[in-house]
Amino acid sequence: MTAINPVTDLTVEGDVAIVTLNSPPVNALSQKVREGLHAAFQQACADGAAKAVVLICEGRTFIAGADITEFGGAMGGPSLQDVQDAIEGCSKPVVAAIHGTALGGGLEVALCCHYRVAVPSAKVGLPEVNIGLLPGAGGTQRLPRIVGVEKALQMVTSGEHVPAKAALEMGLVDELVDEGKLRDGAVAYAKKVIAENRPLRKVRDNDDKIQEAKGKPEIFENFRKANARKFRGFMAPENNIKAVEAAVNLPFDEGLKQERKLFNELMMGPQSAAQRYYFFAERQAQKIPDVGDDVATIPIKSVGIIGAGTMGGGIAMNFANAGIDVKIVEVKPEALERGLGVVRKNYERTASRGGITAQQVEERMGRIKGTLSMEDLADVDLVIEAVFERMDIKKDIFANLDRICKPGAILGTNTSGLNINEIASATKRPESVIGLHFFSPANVMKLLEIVRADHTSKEVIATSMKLAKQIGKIAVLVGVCPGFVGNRILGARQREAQKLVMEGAMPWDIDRVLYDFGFPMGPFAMSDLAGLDIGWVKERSKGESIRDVLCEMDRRGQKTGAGYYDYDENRNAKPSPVTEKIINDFIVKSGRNPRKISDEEILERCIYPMINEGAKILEEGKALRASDIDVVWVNGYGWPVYRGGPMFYGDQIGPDKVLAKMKEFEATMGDVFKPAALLEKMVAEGTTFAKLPANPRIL
Ligand code: T1G
Repeated sequence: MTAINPVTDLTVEGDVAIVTLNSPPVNALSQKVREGLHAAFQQACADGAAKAVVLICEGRTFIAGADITEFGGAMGGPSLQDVQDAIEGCSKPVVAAIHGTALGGGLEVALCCHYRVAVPSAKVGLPEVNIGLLPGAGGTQRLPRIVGVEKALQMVTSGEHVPAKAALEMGLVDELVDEGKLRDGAVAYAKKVIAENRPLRKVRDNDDKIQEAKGKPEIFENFRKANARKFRGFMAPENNIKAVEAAVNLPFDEGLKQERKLFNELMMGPQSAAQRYYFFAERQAQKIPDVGDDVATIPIKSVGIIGAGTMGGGIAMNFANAGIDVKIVEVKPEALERGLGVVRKNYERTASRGGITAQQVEERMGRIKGTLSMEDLADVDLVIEAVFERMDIKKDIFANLDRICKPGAILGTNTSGLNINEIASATKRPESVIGLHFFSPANVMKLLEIVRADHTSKEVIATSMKLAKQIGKIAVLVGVCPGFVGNRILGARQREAQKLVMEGAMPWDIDRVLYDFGFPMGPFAMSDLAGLDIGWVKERSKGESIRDVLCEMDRRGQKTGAGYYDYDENRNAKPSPVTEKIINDFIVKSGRNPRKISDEEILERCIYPMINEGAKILEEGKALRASDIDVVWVNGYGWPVYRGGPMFYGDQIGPDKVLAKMKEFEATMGDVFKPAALLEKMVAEGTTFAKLPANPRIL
């Protein structure tokens, strides 16, 4: 065995050379890896004893892509293309041995090998689009030559991970070998290639699948149209599509050049910087400075949910989907039956779309048992309360749970903003009480705000963070304050949106500005969708707000065909003259004169106070990092990931400009715009949110 460099070994077993990579955590194509591979293949391909070469990786996965941490800096050593040329140009067949996830540059390296074998648990993909890029090492040129243009378009614009069996059927992989016996399987395959004297098959030489798409521009136009809504605002999908178009319309080497040009456009653009920032932000959020990997976690084998309403049912589904038994408690039989009925309908809807099988519907429903008695929760490992947002009700429930549940059971609340320390005070085990704030619909939304109360133990925090990953959620640890992090910042935006209407901006103007910024929907369209009468009580309504007047007129949103907007029979929204009159009457009654408000002012008034609120959250220690706040807003509220998040966006604008604008607004509209002390400090020190050290712990 020859150690080529610290991460690359070369051994020769009989007539097969084996290049082994071992560069944790994911064998990313760092400079050291590229240097090792380049040298190893030059040596292996020149070694007369070897008649074939196997490329295999140690650790959890085959190469998972270029090293994203290197982007933006000078790339030293051999380029990825140099490594690929050494492999594809090798005088003897090269077999890629794939386990884990061969992604991005990893799959692009494998596609330069002459053959590919994989274990059944492996997955392959080109997920560069998720970090605002495209496969920049020939992936957009080689992939369509194997799987065809339409499948290639789907893969490069979704970034999907394709399981090995499907990859075999698509021709991306040549053979599946026994799980856990990849090395033996790959060497055996290499020997078969030698024995059969198979050709040095190069993907780049096979144009059959490309020919089928030649002269059919409609393939690309139809794909663009079908995905317009999903790709709205993003730059990367379009450049991926253009690169695959180049594969069809240009000779291979010309296509590579076009791919490189389209790649560089994205790499130099603002969106990829934001999406790469977000990639690491999401992983950083899993790291709790004072709750390390050494903290023991509590096994969660069964969960109790209190409340079978929309939230309770949705929360229950998350655990059932992950194979965890659930007992869901209601006080009335009809409420329990209704709640379980909604859960079944949700599963059946997913099954009708092919998301799960009918058998899985039954399996998952079988894991959710309804009960009318909280006493049945005596043996569960975790309870999540999801009832009305009333402190007295919650405290009563927690006092009962404290009596009923076994020692060590975690007592969680799904409250969206009530004081969890007060809820915990109803128990004798505040160390076991934690906030688990799901977002509606709870079985769909990825975000889970995990709220650390004053006495919540490290074990309960560590368990909750681990459980979040197990149920497919993106968890962010936050502190106890009104609205925690997400809703507290939302409040700042909603407040300004309402005030702007009272100054002369129409709801549809504000919605348009925020939609064009990249949000899936503006606040008023969102209110119409949810229903204007949430929390509205007719008897108490005095017509003191635009919402009151609309509800009193039975304009309660989409469900009544009118709210802020008027809706046609297909629920298409259009600005409403009725609403416009109500607003103008309100403005006149309030003694104001409506004024024309620019799109720029609308955006600044809605977004800058969000950034300022984020700064306050950080200085109060209610979030660990600015990037945690961005993970909350990307996953809980639809902040466009190609803009990174409110705090990343604040850095892009410049904290000094945010501060100046907040001071300007404060001078004209009062202290609700008072800049956060942290923002002032940052500007005085010339630093940014990204450079702030993480808070040592949530306060
Ligand atoms: N570069 C650098 N670090 C990476 C990395 C990468 N490509 N992928 C993962 N890491 C780090 C990650 O930050 C974390 O670090 C640790 O590895 C474990 O990751 C030319 C231009 C492979 C499915 O986009 O999808 O190739 O927090 O927590 O849940 O065309 O990581 O431990 O310090 O996510 O088991 C294309 C990105 C790159 C794949 C594993 N490749 N990675 O998931 O672990 S661009 C990707 C993933 C490219 C070429 C282009 C996942 C994973 P730390 P993890 P996981």
